Amino acid sequence: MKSPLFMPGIIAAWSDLLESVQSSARAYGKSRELHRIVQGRKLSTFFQPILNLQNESCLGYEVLNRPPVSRHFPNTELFYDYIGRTNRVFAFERYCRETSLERFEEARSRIRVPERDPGSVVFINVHPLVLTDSAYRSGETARLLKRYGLPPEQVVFELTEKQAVTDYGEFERVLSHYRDQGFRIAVDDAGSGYSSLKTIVSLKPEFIKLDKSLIRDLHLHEDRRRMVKLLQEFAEGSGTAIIAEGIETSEEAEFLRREGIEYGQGYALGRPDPELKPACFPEEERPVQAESYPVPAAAAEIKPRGRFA
Ligand SMILES: [Ca+2]
Repeated sequence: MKSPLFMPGIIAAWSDLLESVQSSARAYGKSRELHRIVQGRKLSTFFQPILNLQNESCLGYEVLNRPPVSRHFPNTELFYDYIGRTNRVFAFERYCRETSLERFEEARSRIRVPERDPGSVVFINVHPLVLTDSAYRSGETARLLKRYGLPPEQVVFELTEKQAVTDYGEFERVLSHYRDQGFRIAVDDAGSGYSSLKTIVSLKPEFIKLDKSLIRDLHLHEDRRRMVKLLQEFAEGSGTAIIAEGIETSEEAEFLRREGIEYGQGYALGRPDPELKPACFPEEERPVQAESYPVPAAAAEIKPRGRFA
């Protein structure tokens, strides 16, 4: 009979084995789910408008592709985190890009001709490394655009994964290849970390998208205002336009307009929608969030701390 002293070791080994089997099963499940989403064209596409805060015209739309909610991917963020860790980033991005352009064009064709804005700019989220992919560089994107009747001047690549860029000199050369064709570049989530500032200085994007964490209650936070001012001054000196993301209240929108920020995006201006719905400037004093999320009367009377002070 074995000594009881060996038992904890056996239990630990058994537990490790079980965890390893469960982890493999989870990985297999996610992989199967990804395959199902791509094969079945299960991504839902939404367009969120970007508004010129100064003259209230609509600049264009950011395309957002979301997977169906499932046991494996309970939210969009977890889904894209998973994609970033697989070896299928390139293949998935290609699928996403085609889906985005195709659905943008379909949505545009559903708008009645007199109301259709031929100059709408389309913002597509792109993993920076994908731009270095030879298939992407060899004119595949240009051919795709031609099929949908979109000139490259109407397309902006939003660079999302800052950490992925290590050789900025080489990456700048890659970007100039696209710029020569007419494409423009936006740096996403600016102001959310050191690396994005480095990206901005090195890549001199045509658009800087200010992270929503900087915009939230900006009129109440001196440090956030200073950071926005800094990026605004940099943008003015380098011919870059600023887009403030995540605007959720009329106070934030009004403050940014007064500060001279050119463009804005966020629920207060226009929610992501399967159709191309133009953004509009929120009326002052209007409780923007309550409009879309009906709340009981008692709860509606409670003001968020400081927000409307
Ligand atoms: Ca984005």
